[in-house]
Amino acid sequence: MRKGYRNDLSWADVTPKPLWLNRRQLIAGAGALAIASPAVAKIATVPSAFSTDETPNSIEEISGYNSFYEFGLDKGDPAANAGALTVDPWAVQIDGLVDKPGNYDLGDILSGVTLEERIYRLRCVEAWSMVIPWVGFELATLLDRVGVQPSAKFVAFETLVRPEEMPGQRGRSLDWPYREGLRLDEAMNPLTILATGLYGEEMPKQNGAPIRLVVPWKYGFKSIKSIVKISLVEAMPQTTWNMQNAREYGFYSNVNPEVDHPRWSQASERRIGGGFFAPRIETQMFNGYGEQVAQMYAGQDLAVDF
Ligand SMILES: Nc1nc2c(c(=O)[nH]1)N[C@H]1C(S)=C(S)[C@@H](COP(=O)(O)O)O[C@H]1N2
Ligand SMILES: [Mo]
Repeated sequence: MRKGYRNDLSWADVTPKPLWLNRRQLIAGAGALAIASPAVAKIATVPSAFSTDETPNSIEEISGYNSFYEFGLDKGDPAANAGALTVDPWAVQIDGLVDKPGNYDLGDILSGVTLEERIYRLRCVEAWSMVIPWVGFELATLLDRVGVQPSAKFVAFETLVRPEEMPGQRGRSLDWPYREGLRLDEAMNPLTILATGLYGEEMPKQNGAPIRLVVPWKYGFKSIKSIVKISLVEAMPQTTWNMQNAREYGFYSNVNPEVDHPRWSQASERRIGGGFFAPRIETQMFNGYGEQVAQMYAGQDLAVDF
């Protein structure tokens, strides 16, 4: 087994037992809600070989300190404002260079996928980080189901636009919708997941309910929330932070301690919850996922393709 990874660990192993039992009961109890809420219907928390054995952040930290500009700029705004978001019904339009384009109901997308737990590090470009026990499935599973055509080279994603429920969208803090993109090989990498929950439960709205991307070797802003559109395209798509400031935020945005942000160092990071006096931790190349992803960038100069 590779160093740093265990395939027998789920968050139950790193959570005090009474809390685990409590959550187990919550999951069992959630069975009755399965029809109304497909996103949690099949959370089996199958542990993954890709999970880190680092201690996850608490649910309070993960759902209380967020970046979700649609709900405001401050880290507490999403928790305060996202409750108003309607996440059921929810559909995701899948279009472009695919064999089976359509406006798919979330329930249809989730039928037939096995949700699993992935405990991943999340490294924000602002140099803070967390460890989050996501529940989700590989994006490749969905892309294979809709049939990616040979001419497709990139995948473009868009977040919901609904200013009535998203107060941040009533202003122009960003050019809405929030947009992100991946190269096709990045999208098909087994580390790339669509997440529908965390800590074995339904996704908190502030974390991107009902379905969001998680790309753990890239800066957090690539992991777009509350997705309503996935397009397979030939040309590199426009992405929100690159459109906002191309000099500071590249398309690739792989976590890289050797390429500083123009306004701050990326060599180290602050782990949320560590306390004021906790030492900063060294940021790892590709956020520690190089073994799974480095080969995709062979021959690329990552200081140029930053
Ligand atoms: N639609 C949308 N997705 C988004 C963002 C956003 O503002 N809007 N913020 C990004 C940033 S900067 C980070 S660090 C992560 C944070 O995810 P979390 O709040 O679940 O930790 O979400 C990303 N996805
Ligand atoms: Mo971020």
